[in-house]
Amino acid sequence: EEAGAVPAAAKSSWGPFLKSIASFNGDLASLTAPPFILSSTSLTEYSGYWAEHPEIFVAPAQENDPQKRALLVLKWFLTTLKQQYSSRSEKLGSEKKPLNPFLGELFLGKWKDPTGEIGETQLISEQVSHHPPVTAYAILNEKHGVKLEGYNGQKASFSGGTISVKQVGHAKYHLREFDEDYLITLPSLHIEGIVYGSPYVELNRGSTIHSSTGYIAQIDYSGKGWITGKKNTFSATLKKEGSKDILYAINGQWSDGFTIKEGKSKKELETYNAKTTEITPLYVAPIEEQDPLESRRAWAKVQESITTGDLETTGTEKSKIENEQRELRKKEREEGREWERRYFTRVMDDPVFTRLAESPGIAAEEGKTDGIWVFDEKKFSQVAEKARAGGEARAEEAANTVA
Ligand code: CLR
Repeated sequence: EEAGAVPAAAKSSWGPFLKSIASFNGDLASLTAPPFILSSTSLTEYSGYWAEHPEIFVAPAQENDPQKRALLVLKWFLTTLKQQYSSRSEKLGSEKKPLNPFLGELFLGKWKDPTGEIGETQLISEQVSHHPPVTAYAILNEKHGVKLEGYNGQKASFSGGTISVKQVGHAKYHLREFDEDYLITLPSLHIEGIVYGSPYVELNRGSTIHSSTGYIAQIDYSGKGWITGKKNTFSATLKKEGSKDILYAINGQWSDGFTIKEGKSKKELETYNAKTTEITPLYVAPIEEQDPLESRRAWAKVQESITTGDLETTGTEKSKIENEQRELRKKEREEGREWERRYFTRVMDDPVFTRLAESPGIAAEEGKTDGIWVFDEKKFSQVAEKARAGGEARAEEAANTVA
């Protein structure tokens, strides 16, 4: 039997599920998946996939040559794909349906660095919209002055026997030292293996990275393609804007590994093994230390009941959260206000995005939608300030008690 295929006991629920997705309305949250395909992880956690190799994430900051820097940014992007798109299948046996985050849900953590060379890398992920679902994130490394920020929503459709997902949003990678920006577009994807009950993600068409220094990376995804016949296949090039010359060419499988070659000489520069390169686990505070809006604290009961297979509790605990949310929205409507996002703000014009999105080959779709979510440094330092003040007050209180 294929790994991750429908467990015998669950086979009876898969048929009706297949029938239900045939009449799928495009809202992934409304898709009622059979229990064994439910994940206990919330979608807010997926933002962490961008930096599970902190050393590769900060590497561009240490490169003085702008062309090599652009290559390192492309390399970093490619090394995130395995975590982003195949880690559930590898760990859990198949792709799963994540928990649908509530508005204001937070997922916070850091990648610690015992060596001191990488420095601490911080993750801030917040659900900034529930209808339609949108997750915004920022990943910060102070030591190297690297900042990634972005947001992500999904538009799904059912066609040709599969679920196709278009990602709405983009990511921006910023290097403080060089005052350099990279605009990263997100690939669309589809779910394979649905009929066999072992769904997994395959990427479609292409995505791009445009830099403020004029470098353009184009990544083409071909899946079980005509090139190698292997799944997760891609080929990428890095060029200077306006030039046809390929500076670097990268080929391989994002879940397996790839080779970086110099464009002209075809000289091999590096091979990357996605299977043996270890990830750095994210540190997340223990639940009792978390804010009530933090994902693992808010969903704790649901997550536990999913893990133990207790469907009834899963249902009641999920409803509790949903009802609470409905009440909050009702109250906000009555008081004529909107939920205050803790770390992000919606803007109509983001200068970095606007400038880079004008480059040829970018589908600047966001411009036509309801604005862009940006990381709000002001809010961020206010939250940090409050936490500091709170900590000091607690310390003072403790000191007084002792005295
Ligand atoms: C979320 C943002 C991440 C990249 C990413 C990877 C996998 C995607 C996920 C995003 C969104 C939700 C998703 C998932 C794969 C399957 C899942 C589309 C884009 C859907 C909701 C599950 C459908 C149920 C099937 C398993 C039957 O950076």
